[in-house]
Amino acid sequence: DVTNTYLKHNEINDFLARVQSTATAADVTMGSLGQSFEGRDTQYVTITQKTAGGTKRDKYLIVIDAGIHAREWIAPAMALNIINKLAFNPDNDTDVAEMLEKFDWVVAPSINPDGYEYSHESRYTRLWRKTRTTKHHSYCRGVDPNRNFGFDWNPAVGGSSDPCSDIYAGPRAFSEPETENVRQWLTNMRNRAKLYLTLHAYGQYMLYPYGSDENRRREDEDLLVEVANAFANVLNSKGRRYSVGNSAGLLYPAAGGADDYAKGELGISLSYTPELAPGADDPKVQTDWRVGFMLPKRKIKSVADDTWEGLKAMARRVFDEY
Ligand code: 0X9
Ligand code: ZN
Repeated sequence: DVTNTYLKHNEINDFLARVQSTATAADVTMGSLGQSFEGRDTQYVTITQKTAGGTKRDKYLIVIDAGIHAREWIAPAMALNIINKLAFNPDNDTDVAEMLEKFDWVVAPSINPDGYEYSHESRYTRLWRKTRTTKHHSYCRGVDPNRNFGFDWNPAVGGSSDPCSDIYAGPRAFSEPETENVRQWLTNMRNRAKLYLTLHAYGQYMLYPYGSDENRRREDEDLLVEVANAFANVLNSKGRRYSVGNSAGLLYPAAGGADDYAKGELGISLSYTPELAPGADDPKVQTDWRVGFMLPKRKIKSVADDTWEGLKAMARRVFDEY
């Protein structure tokens, strides 16, 4: 059950297949972004309003991916909960129909499956962040996929050229099959995608580009902030403490992120990195940063439910623009 467990890679793909064949509140089709380095199939689903047959109109898209960082388990869990809510409407939420009326949703819940599986292997590998590629002229494995995208790619800005670093940017942009898969997937949707969210944890931030440079020109900053605030206001009204800001300013400068690439290279102007729960101010996290990635599975449901309310508000604000 996606509301109370962290699924493993095969279970995620089984879940997506089951959603495709049994969805009740929407029509769902499965597709693949391609294979990971170790050969895992990286799936996504397209969720559309139920039709009685006949051809569908191509709507604008809300595009969501998750799991680019292996250890951030709540991110894939959140993506699966979004799929679950749209496909089955388990809470009889009257807003679900509205969410599917104007836009279609495309969700890829686990885009770094090798890293994700490795983080499930043992308590010693639980905090793995990167991909699992080899051949970096080093005994160390993996690249930080969120330093590997080809927009302002620069290991010196919040990344590293050391293959043993957790923030290794790779030998060149898109050196990883995982980021190349996302690049092609996003590129194919660039004209229809109006909102892109790449889910991470933790800290409770809604971050917007550019992570490579706080001062890079963004004519649409007012709208970026407004749409992000629609989300944060809902979450904060539920007692969470989210902050909204430019990622380089609010968090730290880091080049080569998926969010920057989507906006800067593909022109998907509303592009965000939500950093899900727990908050950076959580006392447990303050004593030990690592526990931030180890959100107990019993907390999945409340995070998913609160975050979903915020996402609906955000989506509505985007719908208003079209
Ligand atoms: O450092 C990251 O990649 C993200 N934070 S995390 O703790 N989940 O690793 C923030 C990415 C923000 N976006 C860019 N810097 N482009
Ligand atoms: Zn992350």
